[in-house]
Amino acid sequence: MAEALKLWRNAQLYTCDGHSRIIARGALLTRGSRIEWVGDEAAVPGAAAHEVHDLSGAWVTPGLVDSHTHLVFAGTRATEYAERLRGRSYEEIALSGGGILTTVRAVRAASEEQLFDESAPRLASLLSEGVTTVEIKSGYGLTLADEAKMLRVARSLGRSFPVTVRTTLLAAHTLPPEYQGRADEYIDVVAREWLPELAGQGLVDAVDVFCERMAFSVAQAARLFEAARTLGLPVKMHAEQLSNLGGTLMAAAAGALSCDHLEYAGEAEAAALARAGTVAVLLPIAYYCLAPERRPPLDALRAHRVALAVASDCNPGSAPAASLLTAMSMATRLFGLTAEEALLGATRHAARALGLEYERGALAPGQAADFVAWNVRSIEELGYWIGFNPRRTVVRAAEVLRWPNPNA
Ligand code: DI6
Ligand code: FE
Repeated sequence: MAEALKLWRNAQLYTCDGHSRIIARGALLTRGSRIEWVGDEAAVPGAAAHEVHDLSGAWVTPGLVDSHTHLVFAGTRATEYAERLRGRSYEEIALSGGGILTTVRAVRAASEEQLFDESAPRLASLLSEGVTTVEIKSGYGLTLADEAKMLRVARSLGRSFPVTVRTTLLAAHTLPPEYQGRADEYIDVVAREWLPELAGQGLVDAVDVFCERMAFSVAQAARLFEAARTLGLPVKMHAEQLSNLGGTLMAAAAGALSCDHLEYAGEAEAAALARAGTVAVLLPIAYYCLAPERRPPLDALRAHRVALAVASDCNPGSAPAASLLTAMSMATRLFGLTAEEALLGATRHAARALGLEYERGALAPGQAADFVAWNVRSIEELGYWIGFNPRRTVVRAAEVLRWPNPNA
């Protein structure tokens, strides 16, 4: 049977494509799971649609893309959060064997089913806000078997929920206790053994590394990137989050898809990102929770026209949040983004941070038919509400999802 042709009419479109066009009386034609045509309702091309959907004049954007999450984990770190409120720093807690390693112990102890069941509600929370594509990192297993377990859970979440999951291997998140004092050896094992093995199992879409004093050096990150390059895998980096080590400059030179966090970056990093076409992924919820002394260099990033993405960073340590809309609101208030920048950061630029710019993140012919109709009077409301979800209808792969939203 021919693929279904569907007309989605009576919408105010915010396309997030190259020109971020607004089409006041817009319509979309979808064929199968892709967008075939976008434009003014008066100009819909002839072919008779099999189905017609009236979007009631709502604002419609591309499906949201959360380009940086660690949402597969077990347990919480609420106790450490309380310690931080009493004045202990994130780094101090990590150096005394807590922090990421606390979650590593919980993930190693959890069965695959448990890990799935604990992670599913966080994914469901993102989906309820109109997220149709989400990146999920490993990095709390830190053995070959436990990293594989995390990545399998991420893949299986993608099969169980109506969402596209992209997996990222973050075995270089922190040094596991088994390798204490042997960071170079650990990086070698990950680069030479784990990465090819996990990539061979189809579990890895990209490779990430936490480049930081308390984690891995620029030289170690470079070795991992080289191994990824050999396998044809894209790379990204947790860069300049707590200090400036020069990670961004190396990652940009290596053609990374994105550098994420960037609180301690400056003019040189912005210029390097721009030259390389690397996306700057801003993580305002982690900034809010850790309250670092510096914020990402927004003026320089803008001056160099670096593409800015905004992501939730959903994780038990620095960003206990499963809300991309909250991240977008915080990006406006804490980093000074406009609502339009925040929206592009959660659509087109986020897709680019995942290497998916030709498939997702915009309402344009050839893109996935993933879009959201919102109960808002203007697009500004998407960088505005906190703890209120104005999502009306989510369409994924040209199918209307049944996600009840009590606010809509
Ligand atoms: N930076 C972060 O903000 C997360 N990972 C990273 O490298 C935090 C992960 C955690 O604390 O569990
Ligand atoms: Fe992160």
